[in-house]
Amino acid sequence: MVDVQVRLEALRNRAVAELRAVQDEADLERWRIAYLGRRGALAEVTRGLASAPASERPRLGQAANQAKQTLEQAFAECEQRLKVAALERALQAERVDVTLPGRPPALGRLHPVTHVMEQVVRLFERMGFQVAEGPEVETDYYNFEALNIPRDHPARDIWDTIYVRPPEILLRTHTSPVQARVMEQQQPPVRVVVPGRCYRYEALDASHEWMFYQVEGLAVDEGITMADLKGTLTAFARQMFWPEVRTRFRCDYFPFVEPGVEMSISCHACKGQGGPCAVCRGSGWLEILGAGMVHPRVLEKVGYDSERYTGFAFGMGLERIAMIKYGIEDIRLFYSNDLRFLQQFP
Ligand code: 2NM
Repeated sequence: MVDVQVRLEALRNRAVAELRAVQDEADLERWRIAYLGRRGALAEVTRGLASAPASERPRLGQAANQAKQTLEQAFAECEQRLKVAALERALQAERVDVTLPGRPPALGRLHPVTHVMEQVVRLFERMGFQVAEGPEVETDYYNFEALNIPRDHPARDIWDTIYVRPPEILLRTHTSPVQARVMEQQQPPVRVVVPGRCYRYEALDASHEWMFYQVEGLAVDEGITMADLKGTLTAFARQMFWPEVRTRFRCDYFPFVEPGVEMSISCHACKGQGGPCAVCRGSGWLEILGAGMVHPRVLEKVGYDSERYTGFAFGMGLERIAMIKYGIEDIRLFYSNDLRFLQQFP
């Protein structure tokens, strides 16, 4: 039966060749079923032995066994090859290149308004002011009443108030209530600066946000005059902006001071020349804060003797200071969490 031997030889060659192309376990399993399976090619040839002459059967049976052994060994080798390949892939996947430079952690930075707040506070601390803070949720009394702004006073229209529990509990519209609290707690001399968040019910635009930061300040002692106010705030401006900056004070109205003023600095873009300057709209001046001599009624309300003590106070919006310092045109950029904006600052 040359026929069976030829078929076994052909089968073995074909099987071994196919095995070389096997890439994964699924391929291998298909191969095993095709050649070594119960209904596989080898089993089919072996079944043919039954019709061979009895004298030929032992030799042919031996040949079939040898073919089977060859295939089984080839199968085992292939299985091993796949295992090694899988292991190599796994090792490759977790390979660490120790020569790679490290990945630096992303560093955070101060928000530009925080940065300006720290600068402002530091400058006043160097001039002898202490820092005070107080609640953002306030009472009508400290936010308005103690500051000489009675309930039916038209000046209340200036602050569009956000109420938490109307009409008594509100979000402070300025940090001045903290100054009133400080004065209640301590006798003159008082020198404090109060940084913090304030809230107003505003229509939002390029210069109005419903939440913003202020630094307010207060100095009360015997013999404090408008000259102290002008000198202190001009010294602040020279350090905050640039040494040759000029300041200008003009009358303004705030119910808690008398007289009240607004302070402007000379425009940094046109150096106070005015003309067609877009930054100061030709005036040569930029208004940066409000101030004044503390109203005697405010001093009396906190229990100070307004015949003996006088004081000056001031308040500034930090976003406005930052906008002037960094040339920012829209206040809404500060609170939109756009990293492209925030990452531009020191
Ligand atoms: C301003 C303008 C003028 C001010 C007054 C007081 C207090 F409590 F002492 F009376 N604190 N802040 C004040 C005065 C604030 O902001 C534009």
